[in-house]
Amino acid sequence: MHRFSFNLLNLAFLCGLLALAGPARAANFNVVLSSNVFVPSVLNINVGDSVTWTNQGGFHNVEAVSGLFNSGPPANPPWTFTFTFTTPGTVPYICIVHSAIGMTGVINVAGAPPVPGSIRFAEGASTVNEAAGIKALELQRIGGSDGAVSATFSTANGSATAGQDYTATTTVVNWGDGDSSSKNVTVMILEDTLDEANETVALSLSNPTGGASLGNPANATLTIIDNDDATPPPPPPPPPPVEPCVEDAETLCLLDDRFEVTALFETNQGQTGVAQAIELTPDTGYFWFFTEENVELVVKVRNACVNPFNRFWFFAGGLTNVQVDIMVTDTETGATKSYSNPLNTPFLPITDTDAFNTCP
Ligand SMILES: [Ca+2]
Ligand SMILES: [Ca+2]
Ligand SMILES: [Ca+2]
Ligand SMILES: [Ca+2]
Repeated sequence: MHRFSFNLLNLAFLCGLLALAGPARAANFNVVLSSNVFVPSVLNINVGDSVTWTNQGGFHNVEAVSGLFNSGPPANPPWTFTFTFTTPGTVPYICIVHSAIGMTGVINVAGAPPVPGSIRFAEGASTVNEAAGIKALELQRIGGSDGAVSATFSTANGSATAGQDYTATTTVVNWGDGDSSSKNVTVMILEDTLDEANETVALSLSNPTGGASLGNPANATLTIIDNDDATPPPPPPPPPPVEPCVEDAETLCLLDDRFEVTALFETNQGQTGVAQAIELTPDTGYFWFFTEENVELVVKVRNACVNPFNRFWFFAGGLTNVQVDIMVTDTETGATKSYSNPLNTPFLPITDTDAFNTCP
């Protein structure tokens, strides 16, 4: 019992599907025989339709001139005759008794209506790399191929800009009668060097002709994948120009004149001055503050640009307890170091083996 119900349900479902998929429903038309005429005498129907003739008065019959149908011998009412037309064509018919006085008719049977189908995009969304140059997009004609049809394909800005990211396009795409093949349209992609987000082009179909309709999707999105990196950070500014060391009465130029050494002093009576420089060897010199024969400060710069040191060293020793401020400049790199001995403090030795990390 269950199986039977199931099969019935299936059958009903299948019939429903067939009815949905089939051509327009067959219709029935009526022709009346009266006063020696057929009313209407000309009838336009479609294949699959049927016509019922009803005699309302007189001694008549109905027969196709071609012999396609015949209601039988003429007879008085009441009678009816029905015929279903299954092929297209023009079918003249008569009443055999009264055709000579004009009791004739015509049934025009049209073939099945054409099914031009609909036009759509194969994909609603697609992507293309910015460097690809061109993107092909597939258009489909589905659901029928009767007659020649066309549709218009166009691009429009999404977040992408026509002329910068792609070339705007409007194209009419044509299909011939019976042609249900897919057609490609193309969009030109423009490469640039801008670091952009991925950008979109809006694609649309419009203006279907030849009885075609627009299918789903009739709108699609093409995303252009950017291929540019963020702009690199600007290079660091060049180091400030470095003045060469110029030896004078207040300036020592040590280690092949690369390191400039100067010093200032201040006494506890408020006397200040620039220390006077005397070079002793290429890497060592001394300063006096008050009188030439009274040495206050000895300095040297040593090249320790070898493993494991890899530094220029600065050493200083003082024979004083005044305030001393020493400035050392590497004139090749502009690097500077300064050292101070506080006022009223016996000069503390300076042994800076980390002084300049500027080895070549
Ligand atoms: Ca852009
Ligand atoms: Ca771009
Ligand atoms: Ca690019
Ligand atoms: Ca780009």
